[in-house]
Formats: sequence, C-alpha cells, structure tokens
Amino acid sequence: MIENSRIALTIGTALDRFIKNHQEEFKYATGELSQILRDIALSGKVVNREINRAGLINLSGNMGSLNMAGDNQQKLDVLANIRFTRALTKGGEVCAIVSEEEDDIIEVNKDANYVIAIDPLDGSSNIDVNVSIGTIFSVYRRVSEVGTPVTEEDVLQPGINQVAAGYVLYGSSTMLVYTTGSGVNGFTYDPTLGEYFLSHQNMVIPEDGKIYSVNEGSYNSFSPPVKAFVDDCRDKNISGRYIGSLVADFHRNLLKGGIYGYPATAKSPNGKLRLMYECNALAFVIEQAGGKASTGEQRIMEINPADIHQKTPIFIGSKKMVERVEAFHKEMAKVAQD
Ligand code: P6P
Repeated sequence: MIENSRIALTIGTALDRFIKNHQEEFKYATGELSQILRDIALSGKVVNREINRAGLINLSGNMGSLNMAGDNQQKLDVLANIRFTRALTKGGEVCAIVSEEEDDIIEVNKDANYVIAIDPLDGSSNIDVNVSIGTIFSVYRRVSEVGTPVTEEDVLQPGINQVAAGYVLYGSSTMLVYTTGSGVNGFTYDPTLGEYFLSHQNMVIPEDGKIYSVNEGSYNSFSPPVKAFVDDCRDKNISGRYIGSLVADFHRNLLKGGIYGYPATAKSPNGKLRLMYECNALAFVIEQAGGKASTGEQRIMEINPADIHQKTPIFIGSKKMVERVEAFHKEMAKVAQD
C-alpha cells in the first residue's frame, strides 16, 4: 500500500483558518478584526490580478492627475484605492479610512470600531517596469464612542496604538505579511486555488544585517550623522540594495537582515515616506519581528501625528543597524552641543 504522505502532499494552513485559530490572541477577539483582515486579503487578490494583467488591459501608465503628495497617480493607484476602500466599506467593520490617494479622511460606518490607514499601492511608478510593489496598511481602534461621528483623535493616533498592521507584496509571488501584536506571519497566495497559505511562520529579522537600502543619489544632502552611517556601511563593505520600492526592500531586509533608510534630503526635508500609512505600519511589523524603526532620534511609533499625510525620516530594519544610525545621531548632537 503506498503511504498516503507520498501521494498527497499536505496543504499549508489557509489564511482563513489561521485567523480563526489565532483570534483569541487578539484582545478584542470579536471577529471584527478578522473580518478586516479578510477584506484586505480579498482586495489583495483582486489588485494582484489587475497588476499581473496591467500591460494587457491598458492599466499601465498614469491618470494625468496628482495625489495629495503631488505624485503622478498611476491608473493602478486609483484602482487599488477603489478596491481596498470598497472592500473595507462593505466589510462593515471600519468607521474611517485614511488613504494616500484621498486628500481627506473617508468617514465610513459610525457604528464600527476600527480605523484603517492605507497606502493602496506603494511604488506604483515601478509597475511599468515590472518591479515588485506593495500595499501597506495599519489598523487602530477608534477612541471616541461607537455610534458618534468619527473624530480627528480617532485617526491621529501614534503607532503604538496600532492593533494590527502589515503589507501585501506583489512580487515573484504575492504575499500577505501581518501582525496583530503576537509576532509576524507571512502567507503566500496560490492563484490556482485563490487562497493564501501560511508560508513564513513567526518571522524574525536577523539582529544585524549586511544590506543597506538608501538612495545614495541624495548623499550630498544627507545630514552629517546619516552620511557617517552610509560611510560606515561602505567601509564595512555592506551590500547596497535599493529597489526604489519600499515594500520590496523592506521584505528582503526582513528575511535577510538589513536596513532601509529614507532620511531628510534637500528635495524631501521631512523625508518622503508617510507616517500614518507607510512608516507606522512597517514599524509595527518590524518591532514584532525583533527589529527597530526610528527617525534616527525618535522611535517611529511614538511620534504623535499632527496631519494624516505627514512625512517622517525613517530608518527601519535590523536592531543593531538602526542602533548604529541612532548612535551617530547621538554622537553628533553631543559634539554640536559642546
Ligand atoms: P526615491 C516609491 O515612490 C516610494 O514611496 C518607496 O516605495 C520607495 O522606497 C521610495 O519612494 C523611492 O524614492 O526618491 O529614492 O526615488
């Protein structure tokens, strides 16, 4: 008799089952957050399909409009924004959405408990050249009373208040990576089954790394501590890897160890990346995976947001590498004081 395991390979844990099995880990385990994760997973499948066919169904290129950041909106930016905001609205568990593609807060269901901050499609200028791109999301519980209109306090919360966060990476394979505060897990999408399956359980970033991801074209406008850090990476022959797509660089560094930095530059004096729907979300993931996320002087998740689209400098990745950036900042601040 042929042993079953030789003919029937086990299929991994499907996302839905994983969410159900781990619901009790979440302190507000009432199924609402599970619904939000399902809404995001579903939208990721739809966006994945549209990205893969973009060149064939005239979805490449830009809309000829600008988003809040003044970036050219790619057609897929707008489409991804529609897919995610519609799915989250239909899911019924969200009272407000902040999106990179929307100037103002989208008020959804005042009887719901959760606020979502999302970059529906980051790095979309890479679509036409077939480079991996991603969706980044952050989940908060509202602070005002359910049933009342959403307030600014519900939305402008520091990253330490996040109850979940993660990203969808549309790469050589499509992955959903998220945390609800009990570690980080990665799911790989199987398009033949239309399901995400657990492929990277309890992801942990190496404490130190041999990769740094910075746009060195801006080196001349970096501050002295940032220049000192980049020089130190060069002196140590650390590999420079910069794809120009945050989620792709972040994910590689999470798996292999490394650091991604987008510091203040002449063109972006406050950095380029958005606190609410890029930096906080990835900071929650990296801290849950044993890494760090800092401006060089302050923990990203402790920044109190003043504006839904505000930017921040960021260094994120292996703990020891981020600590080296912080040490250069501290050292040079002391010299400047003396
Ligand atoms: P630069 C894409 O526009 C993005 O927001 C990130 O995905 C990426 O890491 C960064 O900007 C690239 O910016 O100025 O280096 O081209």
